[in-house]
Formats: sequence, structure tokens, C-alpha cells
Amino acid sequence: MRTSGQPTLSGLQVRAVQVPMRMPLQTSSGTVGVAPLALLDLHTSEGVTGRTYLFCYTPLVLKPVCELLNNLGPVLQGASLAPLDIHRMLQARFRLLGAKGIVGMAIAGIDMAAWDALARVQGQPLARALGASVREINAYNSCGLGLIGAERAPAEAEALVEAGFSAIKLRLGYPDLATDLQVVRAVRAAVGEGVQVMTDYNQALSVPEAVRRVRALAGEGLVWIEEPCLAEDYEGHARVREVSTCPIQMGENWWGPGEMALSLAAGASDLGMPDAMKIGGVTGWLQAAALASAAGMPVSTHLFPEVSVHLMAATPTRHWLEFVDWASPILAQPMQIRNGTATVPDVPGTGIEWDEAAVSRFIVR
Ligand code: SMN
Ligand code: MG
Repeated sequence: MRTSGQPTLSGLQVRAVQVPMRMPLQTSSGTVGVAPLALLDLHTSEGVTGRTYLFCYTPLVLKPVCELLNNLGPVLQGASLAPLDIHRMLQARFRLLGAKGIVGMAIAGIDMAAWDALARVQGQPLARALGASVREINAYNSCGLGLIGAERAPAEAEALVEAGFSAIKLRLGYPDLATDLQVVRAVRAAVGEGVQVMTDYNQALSVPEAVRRVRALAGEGLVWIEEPCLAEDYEGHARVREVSTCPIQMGENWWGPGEMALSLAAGASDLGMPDAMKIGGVTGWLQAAALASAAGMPVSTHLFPEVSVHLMAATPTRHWLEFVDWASPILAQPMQIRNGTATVPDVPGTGIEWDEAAVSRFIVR
């Protein structure tokens, strides 16, 4: 599939690291204390390398994801550096198996690395390669505020704001509604009315319980209530949304734009937050952004802030960037936030470069 004049892919290097998190995150679906990351270096015939990382959620799948990526190296060898074509080729390659889960992660990783390489070849930031400008994007601090209770949450909320943010995200889904309310009010009392507070249930509730809780949270001035119910239950979310005066947010578990389209058709949420990896990399994101634009749906990001900041620049209905610092320890230039905004880095590609000494420290063999 080589097209004349275009660089070709010459090799994929994959490494596994486990990066300790500064603030382990206790959610209603379990605790995340270490970031299991697959690091991709996609080499091209031009000598330019595209990079990205994949967040594997659990160490249990870190090695399998890396092994699948290693298996794909020879499949990519010699292909033109044309991310849309590579994406289609990989989708077709996995048509019979299906392109979700680990397969979807690998395709998205290759896609993100390919887009990074393409932007680097052009000598411009990914945002510009996508036709957007380098700009500031509103960001909220999502680093902590797990299920730590009303005693500890206020101080942690203050620390997140002091790091330069005016918006934070609080995890909910305590055993009872009274505790949810108590924590929300304690955090509000600590940070004041000037700070915007998002909340996230991580799929903890049944539909009837979610109906009860979103009604009770109506007066708390929250920016959104995220994934109150099982992520794949679009109809259930639509029922919760009907009674909620606070916007319902979901999308981090949409595997590809096709699932997003089903969610939109069901009226599952007011807001959308695709995950750059699960939605299918840069290519999947662009399709998702188009769906959201046509539906008039505000779009936020999920994890991967270093890539997502470029994607948001190219997203017509952009809303909030989710900032997490989970990859920062292994990056040569970790993302900086000033006055609650992230600036698209004005460097070729996404700006992802490894701090090799740190990578060596956290490598998993
Ligand atoms: C989340 C996602 C991944 C790991 C931990 C927590 C959470 C979020 O759902 O939206 O940040
Ligand atoms: Mg979430």
C-alpha cells in the first residue's frame, strides 16, 4: 500500500512500565495506585519516530497488550505513514475477532503514534496537522479525590485547586446517598462557589438508585454527574437523564465512534467524554468529534491529556480537558497547567518524549 513520496513505517518498539501514582485513586470500581503503561515508538523511513503511551488500567493486561503490539510490528512494516489507511487496514485485519478491548487498545496506540509521526514529519504540532491552531484548553484536575470520605476530601480538594485549577472531579458512589451528599457539601465548603465540581460514579448505581441520587444532588451546583450506571446501559442512563437537572456525562467506555452513535441515539447523556484510546486513537476521535458536533454535544476528554489537548483544539464542541499526571514521571516535558488551562505545546507532534532514565527505573521485563 505504499504511496510514492510518503514515508513508510520501519519498526515498532514497545516497552512496559509501571509508574507509581502520586495520589492513588480509589473509585467505586476499585483502586488505581500504579499506572501500567505501554510505551510505543513507531519508527519511519525518514528517521522520524512517533510516540504515545497506552494506559492499560490493570497490570494484568500490560504484558498482553505489549505482546499484541509486538506481533503487529511486522504487519506494519513498509506501510505508508497514512494514519487513516493504517487504521482501516488494522480494523479490517481484526474484523472477525472484533476491534475492542486489547485489540482496540493496540490499534489506537498505533494510530496515535502514526499521527504523531506524521505531524513530526510536517514539523508541526499535532493540533496544526489536524487543521486547528495552538491554543489554550480549559482543564480540570482529576488527579485525586477518590472515595476517601468527608474527613479527608476537603483538604485534598484544596490541594488540587492550589495546583493551579479552578475545576476538580470528585468520585462518588459511597454505600449510601447521605455520604455522597456529605462529601459533596464538605468539598464545596472547602473550595467555595468559585470552583467548578464534576462528579463521577464509575458505574456504581442501579437505575432506580441513580434516579434517587441525581434528584438529591440537584441543588449542589455540580458541573456534571458521570457514569451513574453501567456504561453499556444507554437506555438506563437516558432514564436517569430525564429526571436529572444536572447534566449527565458519559463516554469514557465508548469503544469506537459506533458505540458513541448508539449512545447518542438512545439519548443516554447530555455531555460526552470519549477516551482517546478506547474511541480509536486520533482517527476515532475525529469521527467522534464530528458526531458530537452534529448532535450539538459538548465534548470533554478522558485521560491521555498530552494527546487530548491537541484533539480538543480540533474539536468544535470542546468542553473540558481531564488532567491527570499519571504519565508525567516518565515524560521529558510533563504537561504544565497555568490558570486552569493547558496550552497545546508548540512543538512537532504531540510533544511526547520519554525521560529515558525514568523509563529505565519503572520498566517491567
Ligand atoms: C477513571 C478512569 C480511569 C481510571 C480511574 C478513574 C475515572 C475518570 O472514571 O473519569 O477519571
Ligand atoms: Mg470516569
